[in-house]
Amino acid sequence: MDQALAPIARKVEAGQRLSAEDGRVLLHARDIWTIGELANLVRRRRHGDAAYYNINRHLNYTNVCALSCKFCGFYRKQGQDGAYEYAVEQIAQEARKASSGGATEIHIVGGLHPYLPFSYYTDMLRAIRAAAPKMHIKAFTAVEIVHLARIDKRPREIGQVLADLKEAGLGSLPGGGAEVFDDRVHDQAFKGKIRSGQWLQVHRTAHELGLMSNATMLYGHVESLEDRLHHFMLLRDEQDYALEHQLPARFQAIIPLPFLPDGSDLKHLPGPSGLENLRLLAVARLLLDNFDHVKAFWIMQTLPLAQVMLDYGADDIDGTVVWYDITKVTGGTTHQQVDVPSLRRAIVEAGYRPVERDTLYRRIERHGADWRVLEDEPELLISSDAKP
Ligand code: V47
Repeated sequence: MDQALAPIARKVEAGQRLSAEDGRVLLHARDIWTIGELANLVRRRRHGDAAYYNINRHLNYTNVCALSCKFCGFYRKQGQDGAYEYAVEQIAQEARKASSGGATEIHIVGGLHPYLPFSYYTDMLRAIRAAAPKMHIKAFTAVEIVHLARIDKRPREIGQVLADLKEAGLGSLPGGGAEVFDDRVHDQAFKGKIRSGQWLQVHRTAHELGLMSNATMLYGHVESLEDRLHHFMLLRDEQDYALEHQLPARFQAIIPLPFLPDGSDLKHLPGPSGLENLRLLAVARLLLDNFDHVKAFWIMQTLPLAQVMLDYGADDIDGTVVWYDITKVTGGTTHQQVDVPSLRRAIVEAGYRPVERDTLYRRIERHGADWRVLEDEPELLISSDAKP
């Protein structure tokens, strides 16, 4: 073992919180084996041999975006070739299809469309609710929420936007749009987007309103290791706030997203390597001791690496997905689907027990496309003695 890791190993074994300095050591250490082993210890304490997945669909309602983030190959300008926006009826139709295919969740995000009115978003949620009443709607990043607060003639409060969306059917917020919480990186790679303070404020407001959310970090472009550490620390502080103030909701999962350069203005950059992906995911598990879940999003990590990540701190590999437009791994098609037997096989082969969950990490009992939430099951998640 790298001797610099020995004191950290002792803390992890004793269930003590790691410091920012420990995080710095972990991010610079070359001994990926020890880091993985420690992350796996934490993961197994919390989740045993369970590995979660869900049956979901992603839907990107528009690629028209007022921003021009350099890492993004998805956005188009209004009127540009390939620009699109879905009509509400089309979205409802997709939701109906997803629901009859057995999906428990629809995950909806899109660009910052300059002309769609606020009613488009509430109509969309109501139409999905009507078409697929059981399906959980996880939708709109913090960036979209701030945009929605600004689009009407009279600007709204973030709390009011979230309350209106919740009333129309919104179930939770996804973790996107966080990128890297640093002003230099912000100005270099996603100028014009909301900054960290606003992103965190939207999530805090969501938590106050009882909307669970996730958090991401898009790494492997122009940020430094120190920036990654700072990002994790801000997320940990925000989660401490939610827990200490006993807010009705909190972050559920951290999802490290490796930058995929293809099609973006930063395509000259190599993107992170497999080892970097493993290390960062493991460090997320070790530093974010107040997050229940670490997700290896297989669409971006690839399924083979997501399998390995189950041994490096991940307990969740997201879902069946089907259509994913934001990144197309190796420039391929947007049709990115894995069927349930293949997902489960990947988990079993890695030595874990596949557990189907809903968006809120409750266990699902399934008979074909028919399913129910096992409400009475004690949450399979963290036992109180597993908490640091
Ligand atoms: O916010 C954009 C990222 C995010 C690229 O909450 C890119 O369960 C890599 O947030 N390379 C959207 N990443 C995806 C997202 C997400 C995914 C899965 C599950 C959940 C969840 C959330 O994708 C964006 C941005 O950070 N992204 N371009 C790119 N070239």
